[in-house]
Amino acid sequence: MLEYKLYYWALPFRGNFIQLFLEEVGAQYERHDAGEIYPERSLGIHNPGMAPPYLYECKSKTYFAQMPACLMHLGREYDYLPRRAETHTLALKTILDCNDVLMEITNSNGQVMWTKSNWEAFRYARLPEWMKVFENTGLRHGLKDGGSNGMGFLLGSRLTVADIATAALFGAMVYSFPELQGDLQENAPHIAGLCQRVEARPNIRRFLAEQREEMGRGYCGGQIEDSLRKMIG
Ligand SMILES: N[C@@H](CCC(=O)N[C@@H](CS)C(=O)NCC(=O)O)C(=O)O
Repeated sequence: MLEYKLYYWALPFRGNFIQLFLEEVGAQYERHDAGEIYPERSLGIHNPGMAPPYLYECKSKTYFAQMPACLMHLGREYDYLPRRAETHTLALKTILDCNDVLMEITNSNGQVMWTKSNWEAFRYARLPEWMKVFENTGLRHGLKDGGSNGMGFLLGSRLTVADIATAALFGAMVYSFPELQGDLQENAPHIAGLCQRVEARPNIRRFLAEQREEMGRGYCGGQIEDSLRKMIG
């Protein structure tokens, strides 16, 4: 029986945060084009939201917008939230950090195109700092050395929404822009390993293989993706 409908564009960017989660837990879901809701119906749905992604939950007949809210909701439904207060709050904080990085890498969702100097300030100052925020969080809480890819998870010994979000952020970023793989490896080697481990989980691996076959290295789309490619290429 259908459990969820995800309304998003045929691109990874913000949608994959939710889609990787739905894949991980084996939920029955469909992805619909965001245009079925946005912009005409955005105000009319139960729990209106400004912009995609929208998550429709069949059992409650409710919609949720705001990617972090959708992910926290799913985390609670499927018991993928840390139990301790500190790490529970850090799970939300991690997803919000991810959303900030998405906003920054797209210059506020493409409101302004990148210039060389702005891009370099981002790539060589802000982005490494963000990567270290994730790395240091993981090392304080759950990530450990061990084996070639390391062990443990961002906020403890079990996989939570925070790991899915981290992989949706940096996994997609370095797949879409392989030039940034070295930046991640240098600034956040344990996070690089975590992303590989999350992306290798069977349901997620199958989904990403299909998505990447279909969408190639597409990231956020639009002129801002062209602008990013011009800077990185
Ligand atoms: N804070 C929102 C941001 C939503 C957002 O910016 N969505 C983009 C696609 S990733 C969009 O289509 N925006 C159009 C708009 O803001 O009107 C979230 O996390 O879901």
